[in-house]
Amino acid sequence: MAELPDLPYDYDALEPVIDEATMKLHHDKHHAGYTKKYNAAVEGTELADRPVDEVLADLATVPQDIRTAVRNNGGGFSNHAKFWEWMAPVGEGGEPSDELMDEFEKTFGGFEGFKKNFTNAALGRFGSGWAWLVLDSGALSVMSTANQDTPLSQGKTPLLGLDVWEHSYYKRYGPGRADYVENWWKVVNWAKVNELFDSAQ
Ligand code: MN3
Repeated sequence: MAELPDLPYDYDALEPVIDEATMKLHHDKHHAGYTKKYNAAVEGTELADRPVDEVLADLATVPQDIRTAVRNNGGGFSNHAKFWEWMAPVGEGGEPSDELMDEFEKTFGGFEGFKKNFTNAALGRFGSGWAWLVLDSGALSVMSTANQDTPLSQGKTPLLGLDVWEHSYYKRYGPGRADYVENWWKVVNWAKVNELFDSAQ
């Protein structure tokens, strides 16, 4: 079963980048909704006892009649649980570690190259989805997914993800996804990304 985590900060902690009303709705309605629907889908099956991320990494073994519900709502649960931790109040998120910066250099020609790739993934995703920095067979890679699909289902480890569903930015930015993405860098929690990168090595 999935359990809705509390936000690791107050609803207004990410102001002015992400507004309080958006955070309330996003966590208390959207994330809570995915959690509830995932639990309803797996209730009474052997999946109920397994960690959600493990189930998502092995979707082929999920009974076909609940596979779509598990993929969408399990993905929604997992992605948002990580998303809250990938953010911190402006000025509190730290910097990428030297090790991670070396990998940015190797893969993208530097931090700016990474940022450009990631931004393109976020803006290039038509409709709802996510942009990701992942570890794929030990190498960094940028990608995007549709809907609530997670890189875990493709055997990749998410290190950083950005929700580009309109519900994550519309109240403050309207249809201006580019402004949302540009501002979002100010609240990235690099300490968390560094930790995930270290433990995935
Ligand atoms: Mn969302």
